[in-house]
Amino acid sequence: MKLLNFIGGEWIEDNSLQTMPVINPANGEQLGTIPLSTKFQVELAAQKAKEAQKQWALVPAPKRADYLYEIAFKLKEKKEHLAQILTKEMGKVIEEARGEVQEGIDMALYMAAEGRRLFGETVPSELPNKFAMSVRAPIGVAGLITPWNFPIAIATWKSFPALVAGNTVIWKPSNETPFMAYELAKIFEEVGLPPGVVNVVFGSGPTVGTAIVEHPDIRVISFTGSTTTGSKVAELGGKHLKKVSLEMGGKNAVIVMDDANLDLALEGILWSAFGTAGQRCTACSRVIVHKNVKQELENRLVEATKQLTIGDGLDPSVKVGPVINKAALEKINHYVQIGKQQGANLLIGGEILSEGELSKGYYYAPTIFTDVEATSILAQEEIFGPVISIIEVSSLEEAIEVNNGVKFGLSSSIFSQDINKIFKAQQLLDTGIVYVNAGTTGAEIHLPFGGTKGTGNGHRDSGQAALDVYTEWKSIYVDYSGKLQRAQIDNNA
Ligand code: UN1
Repeated sequence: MKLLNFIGGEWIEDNSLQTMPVINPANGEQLGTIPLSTKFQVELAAQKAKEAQKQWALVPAPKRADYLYEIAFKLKEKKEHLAQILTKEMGKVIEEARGEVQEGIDMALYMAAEGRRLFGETVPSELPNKFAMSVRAPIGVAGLITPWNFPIAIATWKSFPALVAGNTVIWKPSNETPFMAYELAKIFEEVGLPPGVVNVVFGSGPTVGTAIVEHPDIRVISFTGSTTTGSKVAELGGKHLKKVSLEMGGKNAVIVMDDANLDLALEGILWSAFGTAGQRCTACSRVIVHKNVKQELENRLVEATKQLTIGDGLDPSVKVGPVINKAALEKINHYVQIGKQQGANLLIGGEILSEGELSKGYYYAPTIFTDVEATSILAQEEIFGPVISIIEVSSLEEAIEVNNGVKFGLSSSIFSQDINKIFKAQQLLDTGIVYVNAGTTGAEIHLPFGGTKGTGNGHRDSGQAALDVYTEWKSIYVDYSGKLQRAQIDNNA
């Protein structure tokens, strides 16, 4: 199927554009093509979005929210259909795909409810008979650049708060997962969202992404992706004085103390390290374990990893699906080779899987290294695949130091039954998200999502915090004294 850009409420057929294939990573099958747009499609989308925004901003927020309720119902109705497509284009196993569509439904309902809140503030004025308040005003046109690993959830985390707050949207989805964008755009059309309120432009990051970040009428940019691309977005956005919200990499750790419930810790590590084939920014890629329980945890992790079924995520018995593409497979393998060369001890995995049916797709064996140096490349850089590094420590203090000793700060987790250790850890772990007795993944949409240091630039997706990205504060003073009162005149001089 040939996907088209959705601009100004129309599906634009443009045969002058080159196309690019969309591949199912589980078996190499071609699912369709997308157009490789140029900056002209972005310009057209910006013009439509700007025009539409003038009207959209005047629609009362509870009425804007009504569209989001309709979107939630549509997503619910199509949940299984969307999950199947999501698994086909992205590779995650079907139960995770359903969970991701559910995140989109939850976000729609949550942000729709915000349409009846969008709280501002009233404050007393320093002058008599004068009323002072501040309200959230939309910024204008929002440019959204989203990744392939959560193609629907992350798009909803960004677009729904933008829309309810009165912005219009230009969205560049990942080239790897355009079908989710197409399905969502169809839903926007079906619920009757006015033309131009959401526009989807397919194409490459360097062309379409750059055009979005540079366009003068697109005033806020929200990006999720790699730290390398994110810092380019920040630089270019800064040059054009835009508000830029970034959510980037992670090197998330699970800390296992010697008083931990090891059954729980085992489940938490497996799920957050190998679920989604390790392709979450929140994925666990380091296990920081107390020396007293290291051996036992290692043995059990290896045994449990042997039991994981690997294959096409549409098969409900499969627990680990493929990675997104060949480049990802090679990148993961590259890090594994570095780990081996630098003396980390490989316990299981460490290879590309190519037997039988697996040879058609991009599969990497769930991999565990132990005796990894906390400062080594393997333990420092984001791999974005099913690879964990076990690092031994002797105390909580050391565990926290190792956890914090990376350039990222998205998610962390501690398994312990000691309330004092837990409270101390939650305070000192330098990440935007901290889990206690749970793995590093599974953030809920009504809490702020994002991280410290190299993970972000101070903004958050999801939760109330998302509204801060897509609104500006407007302070309004209403003087009903009937006189021209001058503030900040000091008569005592
Ligand atoms: C991501 O990997 O960018 O917390 C998002 C989680 C999911 C979202 C992950 N709810 O793991």
